Amino acid sequence: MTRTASILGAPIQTGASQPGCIMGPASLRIAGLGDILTELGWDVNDLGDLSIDPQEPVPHKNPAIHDLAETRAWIEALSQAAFEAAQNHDRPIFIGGDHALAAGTLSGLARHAKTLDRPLFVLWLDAHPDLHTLMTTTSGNLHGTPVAYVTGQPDFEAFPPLEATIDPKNFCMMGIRSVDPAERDRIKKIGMEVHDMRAIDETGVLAPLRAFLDRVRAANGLLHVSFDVDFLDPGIAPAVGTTVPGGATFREAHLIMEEVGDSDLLTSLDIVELNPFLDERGRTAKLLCDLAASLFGRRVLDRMTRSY
Ligand code: HAR
Ligand code: MN
Ligand code: MN
Ligand code: MN
Repeated sequence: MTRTASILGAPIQTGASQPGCIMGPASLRIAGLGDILTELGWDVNDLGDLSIDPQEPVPHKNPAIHDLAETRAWIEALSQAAFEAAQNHDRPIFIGGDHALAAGTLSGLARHAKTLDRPLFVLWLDAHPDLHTLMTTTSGNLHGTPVAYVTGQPDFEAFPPLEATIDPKNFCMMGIRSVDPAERDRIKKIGMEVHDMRAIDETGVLAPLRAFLDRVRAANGLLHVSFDVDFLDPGIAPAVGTTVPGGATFREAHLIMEEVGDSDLLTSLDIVELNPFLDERGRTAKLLCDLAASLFGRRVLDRMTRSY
């Protein structure tokens, strides 16, 4: 039976320091995301772009924080939209938009997982762990906070209340290479599985990824992939505001997509932080579409896949 994917655009850029992510959904559509998935045999439902109403400014005791009211409104809207998309489609895709988007999608997906009585697992592909609370962020850029929020860390009274949190042990982070002191402490404290770029250099991506996928399968978990463009090396993916040198290579990224695709465990996906204003002739958007293709089943050659 044909399986359904959905595409929901979320042109949120209030979580980032510089504008441009508002154009992310348009760029990914123009690069052909929907058609690529259709050609791979998916029944693709483009749900259009989400929007929010204008907001009155809301102050916060951390004066660094900016655009709190808008970001909060996006999180609220995205949480409900992600919950509904997960109920209606086999594989919802959320295209941003900055990474504050994940505060909304993950809270809605956690609520969905709870209704199924299944655990939600998250493969977090990013240069950053995005583990700040509203009190520890010094940049005030709220795209640096979604993982702390959805795992139920303190000081998120200004964000929407969570109906379900995600166990920090159900995260697997890869590509990490820029960590602030407060995030470093929190990783240790909550016992999050983080494969920084040094670990990837040492082991490659496959061994830790397969161990994680085995864990998801054994727990009958749902699997969400949150793909931040800055996971990739800036040499192949320049269209992002927060480039960090030494990121994942073209083949490391495709291999992760192919392996997760073969596992057939994936239940939802974010593609975030694409800033088309910084792109070069659409190359980053096209690369992201090709990576999504690998995730949704495109293969160089057919072959026997790994037996789990
Ligand atoms: N940790 C830094 C901060 O909080 C950088 C966060 C950047 N985040 C993203 N998404 N681009 O991962 O400001
Ligand atoms: Mn449908
Ligand atoms: Mn991020
Ligand atoms: Mn990042």
